[in-house]
Amino acid sequence: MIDIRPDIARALIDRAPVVALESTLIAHGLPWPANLETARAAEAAVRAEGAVPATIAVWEGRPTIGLNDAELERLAQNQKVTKASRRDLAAAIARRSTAATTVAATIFLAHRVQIRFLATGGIGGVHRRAEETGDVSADLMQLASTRVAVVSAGAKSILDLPRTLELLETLGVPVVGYRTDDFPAFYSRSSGRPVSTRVDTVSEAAALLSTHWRLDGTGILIVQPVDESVALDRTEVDAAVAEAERQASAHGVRGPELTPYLLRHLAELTSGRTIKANQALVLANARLAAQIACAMDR
Ligand code: PSU
Ligand code: MN
Repeated sequence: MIDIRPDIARALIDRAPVVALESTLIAHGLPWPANLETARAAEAAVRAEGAVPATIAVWEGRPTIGLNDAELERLAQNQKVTKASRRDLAAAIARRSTAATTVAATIFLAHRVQIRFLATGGIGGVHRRAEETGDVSADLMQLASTRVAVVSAGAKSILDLPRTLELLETLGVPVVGYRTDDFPAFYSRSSGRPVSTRVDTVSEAAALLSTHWRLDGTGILIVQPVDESVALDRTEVDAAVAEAERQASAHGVRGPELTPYLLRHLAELTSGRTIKANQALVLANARLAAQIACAMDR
């Protein structure tokens, strides 16, 4: 049922390092044309480190491992692409639709074809006011059951980060700081909460991953903070998130639309600085995921 494009099939047969990239951040996380630039640059960053990039989405009903450049462009342009989390995959396939996949859906598909690494911006998590809305990203549950390493800049600042970390602990997902003791907050460098462990080199990260998997561990989250030159101040982000949340709740925005809505409004509230940060951190994460994938290979 899964379409693996030739260069990736080849790499998988050769056991070469492959890094999966998710597509929701292209279709729903960033505006045109920053989204297409970021998608292309993330692939280039993976290649530059000597690994093979595989952007994953459901293309006209086919889960596809490794979109080509024309497909990337259509995904970035098309406002009508749906957002598919794990539960939405069957519907997208049965209806032959084109859907961008979230971290949850992407790691599920990546794992099916034995890709063990994924780079993204920030994973989904426990939303603020989750006690009222019950909104907890499926990314967390999927990490708990999928043997894959996800490299991110923490979880998105729009979330309740302390509760997200608590749930990751409950689910047995290590949160590994790459050269940091603090769990990063996506647009800003620290959430003020600690990671569960820290590594300072790529080979240390690789050793930790193999040990986790030898212990029958499943998902593992490797986090690194956004580069200082584009990072936003945490209090500024918090104020902007509070404002964006107010607008979302006034307009009754809920469920899968909430994350894209908040990201859009944060971009407006910060005159586009969140977009610059988002782009930079996605590239840095793609690079790090590729480096770790190559180190595991050796
Ligand atoms: N990282 C980004 N931008 C994004 C996302 C992650 O830099 O748009 C997406 C991911 O695909 C993640 C999803 O899985 O947001 C979480 O959505 P939700 O909260 O609805 O589960
Ligand atoms: Mn949700």
